[in-house]
Amino acid sequence: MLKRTDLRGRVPSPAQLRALLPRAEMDVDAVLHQVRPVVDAVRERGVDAVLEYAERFDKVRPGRVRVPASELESALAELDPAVREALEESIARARAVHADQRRQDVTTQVVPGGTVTERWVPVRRVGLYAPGGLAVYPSSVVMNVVPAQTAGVESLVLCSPPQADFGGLPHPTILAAAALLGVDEVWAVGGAQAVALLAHGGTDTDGAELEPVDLVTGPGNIYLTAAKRMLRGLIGIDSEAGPTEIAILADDTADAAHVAADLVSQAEHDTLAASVLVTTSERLADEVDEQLRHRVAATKHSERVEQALRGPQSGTVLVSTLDEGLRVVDAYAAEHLEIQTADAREVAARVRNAGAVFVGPYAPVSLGDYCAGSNHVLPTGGFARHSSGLSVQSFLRGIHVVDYSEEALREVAGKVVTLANAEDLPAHGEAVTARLSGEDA
Ligand code: HSO
Ligand code: ZN
Repeated sequence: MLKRTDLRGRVPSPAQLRALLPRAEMDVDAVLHQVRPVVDAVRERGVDAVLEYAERFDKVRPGRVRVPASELESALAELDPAVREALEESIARARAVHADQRRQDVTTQVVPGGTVTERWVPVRRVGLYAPGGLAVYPSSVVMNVVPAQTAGVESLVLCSPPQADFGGLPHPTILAAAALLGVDEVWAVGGAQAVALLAHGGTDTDGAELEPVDLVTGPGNIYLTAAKRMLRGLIGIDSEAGPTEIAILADDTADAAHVAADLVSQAEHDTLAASVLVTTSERLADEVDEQLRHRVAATKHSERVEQALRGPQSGTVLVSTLDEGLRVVDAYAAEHLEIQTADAREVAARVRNAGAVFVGPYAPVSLGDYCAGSNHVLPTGGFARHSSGLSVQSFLRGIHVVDYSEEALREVAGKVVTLANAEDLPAHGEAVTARLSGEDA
């Protein structure tokens, strides 16, 4: 089922590997022209435009866009108690891990009387997006809200598309997750309209105000991603989320049934999802293929999974050694990378590029999706070469606070003047000498 690439003894350079290991790509630029009028209409006409697009795209026109507090409470009251308990566990573990990510302000004494402090300040107001449609993921609400709250973000608003089946409200599990997390501002708006409304603000039909946000995070479809790209600058954004990916680096000690189960698990998200096995063992590759045949036929979303596994973005890569395997997975830079080898910890410690690494036989990606405590909003599309997943850090800015005494300035003044003159910016130097010679600036 998985197409096979044999690189044994001939693993090429990272750049060649990247070309060789195809991945699903979203051409965001191609839809920018469709998204521009939506963004412009919401900027110019606010909630009126939002309601028109809800009718057109979501097939429902909510009476108002802000979700009343009573709806959040009743969604939580009606949530299946087992789901509530599991979400509470997921939240508690994520809070424990994210609490340890909080950074301390650091002051460096550069010279006597001269200090620079890096002060970590949370973004004041953040918009979080939770998709509707095919993907209704309360777990993603947890993964966006927990780091924002832990960072100390003072004002959080959640947007999710209105659902025709639920009278124009967002999906009830999304509302329940918001209520469980203590998020009380939720607006029923989806897609590009949501990003535009978050960026520009607006007034609801009953006069409720949506105050513009400073940062928008959360996954969405290609139109939402295009709107984020378009409004970036006016607002901050997280990294663009593409189809999900799992890579597994395995040797002949791995259990083929577990490897197959994990490959199927992420293929379940999307026909464009990528499942990649990198292995030193041809026997394991054969057994995984055999296992996949049974599993894919038996799984609930069989068609979607089969399309993902047969797609050009999925496959098996044979390598001679784990060192070669590491070169392959580093070049690929998967969103999720499992290490299923003997001495998995030692191998995992040598990984350079991955959104998250799952070590050994008892750490499947599904654990990380829900209940490991780690964040599941991770860089896709090879972005793990340069970017990290969502964390407390995503919601903080480091401000340098410069504090120098007269003496400390005097001591370095000559160097500042020299560098200023070298750049032909003498007024820069004069701003220093003016202070030291006693003349007015
Ligand atoms: N694997 C997805 C997250 C997710 N899985 C949500 C299940 N629900 C991207 O990391
Ligand atoms: Zn998943």
